Amino acid sequence: WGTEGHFTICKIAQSRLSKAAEDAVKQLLPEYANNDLASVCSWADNVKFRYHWSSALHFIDTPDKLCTYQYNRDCMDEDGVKGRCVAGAINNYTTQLLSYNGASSQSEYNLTEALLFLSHFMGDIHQPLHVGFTSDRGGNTIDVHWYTRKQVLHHVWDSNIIETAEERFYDSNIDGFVDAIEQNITTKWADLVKKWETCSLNKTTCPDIYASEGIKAACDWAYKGVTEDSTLEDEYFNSRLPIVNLRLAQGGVRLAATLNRIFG
Ligand code: DCM
Ligand code: DCM
Ligand code: DCM
Ligand code: ZN
Ligand code: ZN
Repeated sequence: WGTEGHFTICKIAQSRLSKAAEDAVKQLLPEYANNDLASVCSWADNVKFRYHWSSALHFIDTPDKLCTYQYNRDCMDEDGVKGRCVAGAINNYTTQLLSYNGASSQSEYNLTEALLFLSHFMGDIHQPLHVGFTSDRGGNTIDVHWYTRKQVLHHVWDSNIIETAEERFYDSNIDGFVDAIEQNITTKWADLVKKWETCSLNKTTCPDIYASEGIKAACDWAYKGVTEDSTLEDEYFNSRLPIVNLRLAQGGVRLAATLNRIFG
């Protein structure tokens, strides 16, 4: 996701934290965040160049056309190093944060960075094309037009769908967009939310579930009907926006549920 998507997911998440998780998050946030997780939710994108090892941790490449994901088969970087993908990173930073022992005690890890990475990667794993095909790099090599503008398909899903919705329906105001998703979470999706929060087998977080849903959504909605030089306009926007809204909601709900289990 671009900054708006990450902001939305972290806003939703922070509003759903337990008292214990809320306190821990406030302790761990850097001073400049002013207790606002959403304000630093894109930090991991800003440090890709400084922390070069981290750039492979934003996505997963799955085999072309298969539309399935398996951790052991797919979670690796371009050199084939196992665990270096967004699902592995979510597991890793969750484990690091489990060593949090209260405000005044020290961990062997930088838990501020762990919180910012986890919050960002929980968002990215919910972007369908961050669990896309290998040969097109998650839609990065597919040229399309977003209305009249040249774009790559990956960017349409990272940013354009969200920005167009914001402009058309919420007066270019991100808070209106977030409010609308939060409304759906407590009404239309209320029964589903309990399932989203649940993680099998007493696990703290379940990135393999999120990634499996992601490649399915990529095949069913992101790639579907799109070829090189396709023009994507109202029909694509109107039919895909509900999927983007759903994935942002799931990302926010699951980030909160994971943090609540970590600090609970
Ligand atoms: N990782 C990390 N910090 C660590 C260990 C791992 O950032 N201390 C990253 C790179 C790993 C990925 O997370 O390949 C998944 O880790 P693991 O295989 O331990 O789940
Ligand atoms: N890495 C790490 N922990 C961090 C940041 C970076 O372990 N907080 C690095 C260490 C490794 C790289 O990630 O060089 C890959 O990890 P792994 O060996 O688990 O794949
Ligand atoms: N990306 C991806 N899958 C890949 C490569 C990149 O999902 N195989 C993501 C990471 C960034 C965006 O696509 O969000 C652009 O990547 P880059 O900056 O590497 O072009
Ligand atoms: Zn992206
Ligand atoms: Zn990212």
